[in-house]
Amino acid sequence: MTSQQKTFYFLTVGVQIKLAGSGFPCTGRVEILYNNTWGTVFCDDGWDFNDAEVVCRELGCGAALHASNSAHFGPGTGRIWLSGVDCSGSEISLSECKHSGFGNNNCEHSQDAGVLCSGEIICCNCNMLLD
Ligand SMILES: [Ca+2]
Repeated sequence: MTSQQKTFYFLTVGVQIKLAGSGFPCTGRVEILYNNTWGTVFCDDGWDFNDAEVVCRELGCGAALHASNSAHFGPGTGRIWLSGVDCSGSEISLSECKHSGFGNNNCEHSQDAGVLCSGEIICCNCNMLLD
C-alpha cells in the first residue's frame, strides 16, 4: 500500500490514528482523530495484543510486540474516544473493530492504552506520523 492510498483510506473512513508519547512513530499511546478532534486514546478495558496488531498494521509499523495499558506512555488529554476495543486481529483498520461506541465510557487518562510495534516500516513516509 502506498502512502497516497493510505491517506485516501483515512479520508474515506474519517478516522485517523497515531502513536504519541514515545518520540517514535511506531510506539506509543494510541490516539484517534474523530469528529475533527484528536481525542485520546483507548481505555485499557479489554485492550490486548489482537488490538495492538491492528494498530501496528494500520500504521504500517509491522507486527505488534506488546499492548500496553495504564498510561505506560503517559496520560493523554482531551476526549477518550474508545473503550472495549475488540479486534479479532485480522482487521485492516481499528475502525473495523468492535468497540463500546465513540466517547461512550467512564475511562480515565490513567488507563490510556498504547502499543509497541516491531517498527519494520512498510510505508515510505512514516515521518509524517511523527507529528
Ligand atoms: Ca480487545
